[in-house]
Formats: sequence, C-alpha cells, structure tokens
Amino acid sequence: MPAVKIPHAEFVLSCPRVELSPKLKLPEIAFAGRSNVGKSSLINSLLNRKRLALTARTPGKTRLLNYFKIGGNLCYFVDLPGYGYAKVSKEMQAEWGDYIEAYLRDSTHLKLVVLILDIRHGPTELDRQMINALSIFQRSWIAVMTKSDKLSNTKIEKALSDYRGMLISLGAENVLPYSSLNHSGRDEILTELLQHSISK
Ligand SMILES: Nc1nc2c(ncn2[C@@H]2O[C@H](COP(=O)(O)OP(=O)(O)O)[C@@H](O)[C@H]2O)c(=O)[nH]1
Ligand SMILES: [Mg+2]
Repeated sequence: MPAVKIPHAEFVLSCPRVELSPKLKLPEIAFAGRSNVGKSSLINSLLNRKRLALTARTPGKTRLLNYFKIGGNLCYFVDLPGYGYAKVSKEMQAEWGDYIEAYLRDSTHLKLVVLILDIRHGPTELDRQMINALSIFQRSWIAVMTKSDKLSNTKIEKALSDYRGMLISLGAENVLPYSSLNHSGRDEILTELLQHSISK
C-alpha cells in the first residue's frame, strides 16, 4: 500500500462544551480513552507532530474538548477529556464523564469516535462505560489498540484475536493495532479516518 500523505494540522481552540466549539463547522473525528492510555501521543504520531496535542497530564487541561483542524478544512480531530485520572476526586471524574457524554449527545458533526485502548490490557470497566455511551448515542466507532511496540508480533496477533471479536460484537466497526513510538499502523488508521471525514 502506498504511504498515505500526512495531512496538515493546526490547533484551533479548547472549549468545555459543544456550544462553544469553532464557528466553522466541519466533520469531526473524536479521540477518547482513559487518561494515560496514549491518546495525545496517538494524535501527535498520526499527524507526525511532536507537541500538537499536549502530552502533559495537567488535570485542568484534560477537562476540555481540544479541536484541531486537519487537512485545511477537511475535518476536525477532537481530543476528548481522558477519563479515569486516578488523582482527581470522584466528583471531578463524574464531571468529566458528563462532558464526554454531553459531547457524544450534542455534536451534530461527529462522524467517528476513535476509542483508544492499551493492547496489553484491552477494555477496562470505564472503557465499557464509554462503549455503552457510544451505543446509547448511536455513534460510529473504531478501537485503536495502542502501545503495540510493547509486545512481540506473536503477542500482538494474540491480543487482536482475543479482543477483536468482543469489540466488534460491542459495536466497533474496526479494531486496529498501533504504536505511537514507531508509527506502525499509521497508514491504515489515517486511511480509515480520512474516509469517515468525507462520508455523509
Ligand atoms: N511505548 C509506548 N509508549 C507510549 C505510546 N503511546 C503513549 N505512550 C506513553 O504513555 C504515556 C501517556 O501518553 P499520553 O499520550 O500523554 O496519554 P494520554 O493521557 O492518553 O493523552 C506517555 O509516557 C507516553 O510516552 C506507545 O505507542 N508506545
Ligand atoms: Mg492527553
């Protein structure tokens, strides 16, 4: 497969709610996952940028929806708040869940959610709640199983065969392995995302 051209990307804004999202409406592809799973690293790696999405784990920052404009005016990548950050209170965690849920409910331009999982662990309890919310709001989603560089090829295949069927039965349209360390899987994921951004 020929290498996919990496689209241009620029940060647009951070906002707490869909009503405050950028005025220019474009298709949206949202990235969700538990805190520290590698969500910001994935966005940076896909776009071949070192610090576009901040990898710093400042709890105050992660509460916001971060919008990045991709490929000129092709679409937005939306970095959703990471859930399950252990060092914040239950109340704050619940509040972040509300932000994510409100986004899934209210975003009229959302085309696809990329749920990021750790290929070594598969879905946690909070990921299952996220999957449940995706199903309630009837959102299309794929799972990206990241940190594949931490496993041998044999173990990657085993993890995929362990989780793929389960995730598809829960509604995932696709399950793809990734490594933000060596960008392996980038062409496949970019192809899939760009297809969704131009779909009706
Ligand atoms: N080895 C490896 N480490 C990763 C990968 N993705 C993220 N990390 C590391 O995991 C930690 C959390 O990553 P970050 O992108 O900030 O996670 P976020 O909280 O989900 O945005 C950082 O120390 C990253 O360097 C990956 O694909 N491979
Ligand atoms: Mg992050």
